[in-house]
Amino acid sequence: MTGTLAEKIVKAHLVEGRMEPGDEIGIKVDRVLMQDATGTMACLQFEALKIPKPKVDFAIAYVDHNILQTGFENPDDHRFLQSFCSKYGIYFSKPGNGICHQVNLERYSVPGQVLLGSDSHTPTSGGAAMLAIGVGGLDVAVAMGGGAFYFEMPEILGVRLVGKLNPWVAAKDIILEMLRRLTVRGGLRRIVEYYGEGVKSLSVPERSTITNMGAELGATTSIFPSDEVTKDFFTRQERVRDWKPITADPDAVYDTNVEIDLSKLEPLVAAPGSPDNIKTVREVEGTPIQQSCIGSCVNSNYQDLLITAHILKGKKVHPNVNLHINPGSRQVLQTVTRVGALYDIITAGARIIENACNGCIGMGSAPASNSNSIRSFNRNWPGRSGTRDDAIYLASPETCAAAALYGEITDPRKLGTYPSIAWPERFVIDDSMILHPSREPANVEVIRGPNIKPLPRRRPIEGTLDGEVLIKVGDNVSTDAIMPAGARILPLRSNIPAISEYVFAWIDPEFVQRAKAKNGGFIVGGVNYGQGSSREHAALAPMYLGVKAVLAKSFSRIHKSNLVNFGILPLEFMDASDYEKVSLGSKIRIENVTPTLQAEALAMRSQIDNHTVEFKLNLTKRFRDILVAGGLLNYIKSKS
Ligand code: MIC
Ligand code: SF4
Repeated sequence: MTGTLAEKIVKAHLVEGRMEPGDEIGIKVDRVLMQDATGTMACLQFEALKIPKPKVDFAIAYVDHNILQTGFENPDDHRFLQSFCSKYGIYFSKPGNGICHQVNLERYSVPGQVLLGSDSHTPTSGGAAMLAIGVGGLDVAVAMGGGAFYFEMPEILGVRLVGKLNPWVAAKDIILEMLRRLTVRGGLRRIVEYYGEGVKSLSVPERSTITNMGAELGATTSIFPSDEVTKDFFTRQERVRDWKPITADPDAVYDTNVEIDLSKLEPLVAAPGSPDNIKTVREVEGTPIQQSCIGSCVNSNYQDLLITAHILKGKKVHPNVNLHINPGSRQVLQTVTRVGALYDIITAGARIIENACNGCIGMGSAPASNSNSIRSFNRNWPGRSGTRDDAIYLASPETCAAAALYGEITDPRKLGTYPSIAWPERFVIDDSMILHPSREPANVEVIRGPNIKPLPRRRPIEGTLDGEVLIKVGDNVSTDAIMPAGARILPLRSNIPAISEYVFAWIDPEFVQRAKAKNGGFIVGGVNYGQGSSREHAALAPMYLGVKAVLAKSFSRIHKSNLVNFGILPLEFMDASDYEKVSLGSKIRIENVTPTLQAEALAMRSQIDNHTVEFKLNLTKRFRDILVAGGLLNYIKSKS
C-alpha cells in the first residue's frame, strides 16, 4: 500500500482495528504531554489507575496556564504537580519554562512518533512530523498507563502547497485561508496533511503555526513531512539524533484534496466571534485598536519575535495602543535576549508578559470594554479574553506589530522592505527548568493543598434517563462557553465542586441553580457542540451537576470523547429539524438505555413532551461499554 504520511505513522502504531475511515482503531502512544490546567485531573486519574509509573517512552507535565498566582490555588497546583511527577516517573516543566506546545516542539518532538496531549493544540508538534493528537486528561492518563489510544480512523485531507509566500504574508495567513475555505467544522473527522513543493519554503515553527490552528478547523490533527528543513531545526536544537526523514509516498492518495498557491495569499484576519470569520486585512484596514498581543502557543516562536523586533526597531508603539508580548518559551526569550532583539521590543514600548498562556485564556491582558484587540493568538470566541463584550481580531505577528505602530489595523505590506532575519546557529539550549523524576519515588510525598479535591466518580448509567432540558444552545458552542476559563475560574480546575458553579456562566447564569434544583437533566445543542479545547471539565462539571445526556445535531471529536469518558450520553438528532421540538424545560424520558447501548442499536428513542424523537447512536462498541460502566475509569477498573 502506498500511503500518506499520517497513514504510515498510524500503521506503524496500530494495535487494533482496520484503517478504514470511520472504523475505530487503537494506536500505541509513544509520548504524552500534560499542562497544569488539565494535568492535575489527569494525574489524579493516573493515580486512580494504581500504576507506579508511565508505560510510554516519555511523559511530561508543563505549567503554563495557571500562572497568575493571585491566591494559593495556582501554586498549590504547581506544587502538587511537581511532587506527583517526581514520584510517578513524569518529567516536570516548571512555571516560567514556557508554553507546553512551544517547548515540546523545541525539545521533545520526534518525527514519526505518536504524541497524545491533554490540550487541543497538541498538534503543534505536527510541524515536526509527529502524529500529535489533543485529548481529554483521562485519555492521557490511560495512555500513560500503557493503554492504546482509541479513535475513529479519520479521512486524510491532503493540502498541496505550491508557490512561495510573498513578503509580509505569513504562515498564519495560510491557516487563516484554510479556515476561510473550510470553516471551524472543515477538519472534523479528518487529519490534515500538508505536502507539495511549497512545504520546503516553510520553517518548522511556520509549519507548527499551521498545525497548531488545525485545532480550529476541528481536525483530529495536522502534520507536515520531516525533511532537510526539519533536520536544520533539530540541528539548531542540538537534537539531530532525534531527527529522521519521513514523508508521504509520492503517489499517496488523499481522501480529499485542497491546493493552496502561497503566492496568491494576502494578509488575513479572523474578525471577532470565531476563528473562521475571515476577512482580508484590506477589508478591515483602519479599524482602531486599543491592544495588540503577540504570543500564545501559535505565534510566539523565535522567528515571530525576531520579525516583531525588526518591525518595532527604532519606532514607538502608538500612544493609544498597549502592546503585549508573551514569548512561547524560555528558550525563545533567552535567544531573543542574546541577539539583542528584546531590547528593540522593550524600547519601542511593548509590555513583556511571562512566557506562558496569559491573555490567550483570559489570564491577564483582558482588553478594555468596547474596544478592539488584535492578537496573534488562535481563538477569539466571545468573552474568552476575559472581557465580556470583547472584539478580538486574530492575525499574524506582522499584522499585529503593524497595528501596534499605527493604532489601527494596517496592511503590513505598508511597512516597506521585508527584513531578512537570521536564525542563530544554535538556539539557547538550557533544560534546567525541566525536572527529572525522582530516582527514589518511595521517598517522595505528593503534596495536596486545599485546592486539590478528590476526583468525583459516577455510577453505572441509569436504565431510564428522565428529567428536564436545562439549557438549549445553538451551533458551534465552544467548551469556553460551556466551562469558561479566565483568571477567576481557571484556578479551580483541581476542585470540581467549586468549578461546577460556573458551568455556562456567561451565557446562562441561572444554569447551575436550575441544574441543582431539578436534580440534573439534559443539555440541548446544535451542530459541532463542544468545539475547541480539550478541557474535560466541560464534561466533568456537568456530570457533577447531574447532566445525563447531551442532545445535539453533532459533536466535536474531543468533547464527545470527554462526555463518554465521564458517562454522559451524547445523542445526535436523527432528524435535525427535531431540534426545534425541544425547548428549555421540555420533559424528556429515555427508557431501556442500557439494553439499547448493549444491543449496538443505531438509534435510541425518547419521549420529549408530546413527541417521540429518535436519536442516532453514533458510538463505537467501546464507547457503549464505557457509557454502560459509567465512564472510562469504571470501565478500565471493571476490565482489570
Ligand atoms: C485552550 O486554549 O482553550 C486551553 C486552555 O489550552 C485548553 C485546555 C484547557 O482548557 O485546559 C485546550 O485548548 O485544550
Ligand atoms: Fe495556552 Fe492559548 Fe495555547 Fe491554549 S491556545 S495552550 S491557552 S496559549
